[in-house]
Amino acid sequence: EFFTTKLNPHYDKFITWQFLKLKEKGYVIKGKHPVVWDPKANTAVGDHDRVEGEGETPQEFTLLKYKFNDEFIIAATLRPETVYGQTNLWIGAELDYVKAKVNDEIWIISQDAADKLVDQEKHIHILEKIKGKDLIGKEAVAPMIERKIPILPSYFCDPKKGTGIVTSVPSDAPDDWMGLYDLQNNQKECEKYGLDFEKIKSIKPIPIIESSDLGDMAAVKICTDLKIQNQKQRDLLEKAKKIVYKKGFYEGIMGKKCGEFAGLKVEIAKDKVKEKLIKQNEAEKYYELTGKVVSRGLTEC
Ligand code: A2H
Repeated sequence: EFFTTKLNPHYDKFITWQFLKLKEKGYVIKGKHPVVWDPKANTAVGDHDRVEGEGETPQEFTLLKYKFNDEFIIAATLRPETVYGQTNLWIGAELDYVKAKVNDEIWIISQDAADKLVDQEKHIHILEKIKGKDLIGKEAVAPMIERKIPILPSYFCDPKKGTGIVTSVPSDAPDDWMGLYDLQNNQKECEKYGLDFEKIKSIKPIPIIESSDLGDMAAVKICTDLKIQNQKQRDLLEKAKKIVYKKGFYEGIMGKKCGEFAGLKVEIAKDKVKEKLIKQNEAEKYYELTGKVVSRGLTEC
């Protein structure tokens, strides 16, 4: 048996002494970095302080901001460099969202995202609940490309991930391509939401990344190769996502539609595009865990 903390005063003093020594020599500093957090115990949760989720860790997402009247619709992405290929936003047709004051701005996000942002240094005040379907057919201004894009219904938006709203880059994201494909082949669905079917059919994926054997429409090619029929085929889509992500991210080159980033390797462009978006107040960093973590105190982190 071995006790740490104040239960073992000698050991506790030794550790304090050790850290002070390290600090004196300049080997430790105080700063900020994302950690797995137990909101009830108000503490960071190490790998061995968990009953579930060993090895899970915070992953950085980029929150993209879409101007919508005096508010912002927010979508989370792992691929900020693909903003040049945005054609629309996806909203969960059957999901609920909230309008919240986030610091000095008004954001439209999921309730779940609002809860997570509280632990990411944001002041949140929920103003009202809104239904996803009330946003369908409206338009918001996409970051970087500064173009109005329509908000369309989908069935793959996970309310637990990001903000529950997804930016659509059908050239490079299999989910986005299949979402668009489904809508373009379903006049009834378009009419149900008052969408102009001809206009929906005219939306075309925009080639932005050249990735070796997958060409410049990686998502379209992989969905065709794997014979994916619709956005509800989750297993196949997960497989497609993995392939496209690996090829696009590690082998891709930014195409001529990517402004000052054209010609750069995707791997390098990602951070550059992200930093530019942040500087323009069109994006912010956001962290999400790679999987579920439950602390020893049985709180979901
Ligand atoms: B990615 P992972 Cl071009 N529900 O952004 C479903 N999907 C969501 C979501 C939600 N609530 N929130 C974010 N996402 C999507 C761009 C993109 C993305 C491209 C290529 C691949 C790609 C444009 N859509 O993701 O399951 C967002 O789509 C595949 C890696 O946490 C986000 O990044 O790995 C991605 O899922 C995060 O996926």
